[in-house]
Amino acid sequence: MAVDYTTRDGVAVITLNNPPVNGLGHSTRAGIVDGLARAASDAAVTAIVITGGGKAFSGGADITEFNTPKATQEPTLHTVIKEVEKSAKPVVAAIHSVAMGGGLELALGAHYRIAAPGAQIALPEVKLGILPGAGGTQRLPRAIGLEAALNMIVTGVPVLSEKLANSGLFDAMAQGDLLEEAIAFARKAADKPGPYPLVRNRKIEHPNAEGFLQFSRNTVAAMSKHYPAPVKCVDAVAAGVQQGFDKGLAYERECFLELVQTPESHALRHAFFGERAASKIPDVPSSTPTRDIQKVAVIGAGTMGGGITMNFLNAGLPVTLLETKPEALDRGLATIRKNYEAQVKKGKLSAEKLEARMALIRPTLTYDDLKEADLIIEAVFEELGVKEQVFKRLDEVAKPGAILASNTSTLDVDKIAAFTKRPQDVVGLHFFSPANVMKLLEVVRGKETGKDVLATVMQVAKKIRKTAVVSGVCDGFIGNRMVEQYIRQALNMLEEGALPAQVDRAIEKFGFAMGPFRMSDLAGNDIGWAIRKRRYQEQPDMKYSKVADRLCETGRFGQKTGAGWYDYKAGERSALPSKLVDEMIVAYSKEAGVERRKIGDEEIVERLVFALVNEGAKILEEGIASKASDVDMVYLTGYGFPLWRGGPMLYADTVGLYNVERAIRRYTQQPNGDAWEIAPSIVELAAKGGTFN
Ligand code: T1G
Repeated sequence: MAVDYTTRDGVAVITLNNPPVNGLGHSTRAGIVDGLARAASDAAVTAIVITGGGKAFSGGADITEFNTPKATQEPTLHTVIKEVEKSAKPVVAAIHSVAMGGGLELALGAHYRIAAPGAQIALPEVKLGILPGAGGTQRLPRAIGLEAALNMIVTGVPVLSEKLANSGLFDAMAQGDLLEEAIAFARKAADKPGPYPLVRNRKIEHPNAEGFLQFSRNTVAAMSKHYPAPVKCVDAVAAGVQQGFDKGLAYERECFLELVQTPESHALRHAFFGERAASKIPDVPSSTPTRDIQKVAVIGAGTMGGGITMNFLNAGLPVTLLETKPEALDRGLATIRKNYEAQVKKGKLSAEKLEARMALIRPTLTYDDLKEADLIIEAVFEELGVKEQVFKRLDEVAKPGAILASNTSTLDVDKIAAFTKRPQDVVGLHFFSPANVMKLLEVVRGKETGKDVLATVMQVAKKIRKTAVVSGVCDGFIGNRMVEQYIRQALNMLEEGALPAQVDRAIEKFGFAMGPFRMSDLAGNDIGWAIRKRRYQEQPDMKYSKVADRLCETGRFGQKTGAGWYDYKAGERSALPSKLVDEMIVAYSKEAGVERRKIGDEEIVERLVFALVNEGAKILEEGIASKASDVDMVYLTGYGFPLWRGGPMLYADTVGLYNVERAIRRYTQQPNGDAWEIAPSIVELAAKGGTFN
């Protein structure tokens, strides 16, 4: 049973015991009900304490059970809470570390609650696309008031228990040993006759509940247009205010059952698990020893090197920052300081924290200062010859066991590792610009990269709050390899009849943060141009429309030159469709001998997104990525794919691979159809009604 039961001085102690976070799975729920029954039938027991073993009181319903029969198998959480409320003996919830979702709802059913300081208290269901499904929308407003409760429910953000000490949620804050104090409290409560207080019987006091709820609903609806859950949170709370507890509870249940089936909730849960699954590498067991990383070094203080450095400063790790010239070093330090000053201005960082972080940097012009580093990351010029010099030098100065990482985004990590005598210590750490902001970190595993090196960098990634995804060695790893096919389709569609603003608008309506042409103008069209030139040399069979080269030949590199696919007013960033570029595109189609046609938004979205899906499928077939959710995490955290669609591979599953295959086959019949080579796994999965996830 995922619950332990003991009695201490006439108090029954029911301890949840379902690691890692005491998810309220079926066996835990049944264990609580059994414990209550044992306590009720034991005359020596006068009171009951419910607490959590391990690192949580309870992290809520067991989300691994969702959409399985177990999730709704009796005793449901509703039943458990009802049993707690009906107990003739007082029940005290002893809360520590984490009380979230169903865990908090369970505690709200108890007669009393005692919390240790530092516990994370939340109803985070909305972040999974659902809403509290076991009375949270009805009890929390009665416990801490309408406004505070609604705010916690709609945002899902945790609040530290001490901040709620006087909110009405807790009957006491533990000063010392939580369990001892809870047992003592329970014994004292039992001195008084029942019935014992129930949160559900409290009143919701608010001077103007109607007005507040209406205002909240309008605000929440405006801020969450792609997500149905937040508004339902407001509606469920409102139902309880307007129609009383029982009707409110019934309505909450209705909303929960509706939301848990929505594609948005499916996507959010997929992302929740995908984030955690990414840190698990199939052939690297969690017991793999890791190396101790206390001192980090970064080579190159440019945009990437500076951003990478900031990640470690933010995690409190000292960084030796190496440059070749004093002015480059000074410029790098100034940029880091400027970035932090911007955060101070926004009130996100205190001035003293800024100085403390800057003090963690040890600037240097000599490799010798790297010899103590445990992890060295180079972010130098993206050219193999330069990397060769750096890694040969590192091989000489770095201490044995130091991890040598390259931030390369396109070069072969195996070739880089071969520049050293320690290829097992070499790994790719591909950060995304701006490196101190973007969550995605592609960990590129060379064929010799040691398992302990991988386990170590995955741990470091969690420490610097990155979503790390392991990629094998191939051109572009996971993200850039997929984005290349996406861009090819975008350019082909210009040649065939679309215009930049139309393509961007269509894919932004689908949910991308930025369409391919606005994105290219932002990053610099010359970057894509350099990649295409390399492509023409190395892979002439990968045909590209030359329309983008025509643009670059006129020097229109995007925002940095004041003109690109779009025109830009001096000092402004808004992209203005350019008549000149549109005419150039039309002229190019003629030059290419392609009859322009009207291309609809649906075709634009399908060709862009299915290009990602198709390449993602090949990446999985080749084992470059080990699971479809890894591919989704790359696109959700690094390329602005809409979170409520769960990533390209989950989106393909949602559309149905049968339909994806038919669409791709349709596009292979078009003028640039040879850009499509359908991935065999899509055909196989479609044939058997399978899915990627
Ligand atoms: N169910 C099952 N497993 C869970 C879980 C949960 N609720 N929460 C976390 N895990 C797993 C997670 O997958 C990982 O597994 C391990 O625990 C450690 O997680 C009726 C219906 C609790 C703050 O949304 O926010 O209640 O990878 O790495 O950083 O109204 O996990 O080790 O195998 O995140 O210390 C609402 C979600 C559910 C809380 C701990 N509850 N969890 O953070 O560790 S819906 C949540 C978290 C609900 C009711 C409704 C965090 C954490 P593995 P971790 P952490």
